[in-house]
Amino acid sequence: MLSPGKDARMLLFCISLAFNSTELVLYWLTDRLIFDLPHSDCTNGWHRYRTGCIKFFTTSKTRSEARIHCAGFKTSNDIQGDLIKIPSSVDNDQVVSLAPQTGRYYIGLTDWANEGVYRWKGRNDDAMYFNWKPGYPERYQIEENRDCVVLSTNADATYKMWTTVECSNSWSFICECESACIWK
Ligand SMILES: [Ca+2]
Repeated sequence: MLSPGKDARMLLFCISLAFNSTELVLYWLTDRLIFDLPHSDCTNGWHRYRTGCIKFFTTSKTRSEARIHCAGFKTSNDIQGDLIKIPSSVDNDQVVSLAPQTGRYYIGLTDWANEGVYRWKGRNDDAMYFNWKPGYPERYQIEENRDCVVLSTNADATYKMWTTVECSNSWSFICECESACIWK
């Protein structure tokens, strides 16, 4: 049985290579079969995203406050929410398109544990995709005090791009749950 996530995305990639002429049809069918199931019930302001759901919060919080807020949401099997992971440009574009208003939003990326090594949600999940604003991250003397990352939806030169910030700064934020989740 297929599971959502990396296996499913790899399958889509292989199908695209093997059946170039019909890739759009196959993509649509596979997307419906694989990705509709786990997150079809995102409601109450949550949007379908990757295998689960995301929600934007425009009340400014520090990064740690934002993570605590996200963790207050749990899936039906009690998996806590966390700040969002954005592993590709397609995902980044989708997130920006869903944003309810312009601003800067905390995402789950941090180099808190190891300066200059950016991981998702502080875990052992090294980021492979970045959408830094040109010039970021800046030099070490500046970045050693900035361990958190915000995504801009402002209609200016920062649009869709990521910049580093001090984690004690307060920003809007985006929570992600692996499947539909509710406040518990
Ligand atoms: Ca840093």
